[in-house]
Amino acid sequence: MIRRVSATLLLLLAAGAAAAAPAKSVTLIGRNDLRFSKDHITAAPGQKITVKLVNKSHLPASAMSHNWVLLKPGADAGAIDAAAQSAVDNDYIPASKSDRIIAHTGMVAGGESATVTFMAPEKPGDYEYICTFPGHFTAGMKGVLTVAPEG
Ligand SMILES: [Cu+2]
Repeated sequence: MIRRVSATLLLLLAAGAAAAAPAKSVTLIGRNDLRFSKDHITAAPGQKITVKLVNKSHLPASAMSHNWVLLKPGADAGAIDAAAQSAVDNDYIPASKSDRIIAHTGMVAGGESATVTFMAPEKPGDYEYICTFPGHFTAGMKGVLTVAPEG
């Protein structure tokens, strides 16, 4: 009887160890110098992650808005950004490239913020994120989400 209880306990402990990491939240500020405040963020495989993009700019929306677009591995960021320029009515998210995008926020004007919640990819690796507001990616507004097991 005691042995059976111990075996059950061990199974429960093993299940707990394999559970996904707790959800995490990251706040990024989109800046007037065309950079995200963090050009590198991390997540565990399959971790639920909420990215909040904040724009503190006092410039008009037409001059200084930002979004946050996370790309699939191997996606051509330059091609996606180029396609985005004709997707003005869709917050600069090109429908033709939606299969290359993991997650994205809407376009955020000065004084606004937006969040997106998604599951980090299960596959460890580096995933590029960009802003597709005109001129921002080409000026260097990008970063990397690294997915790696914790510990
Ligand atoms: Cu931007």
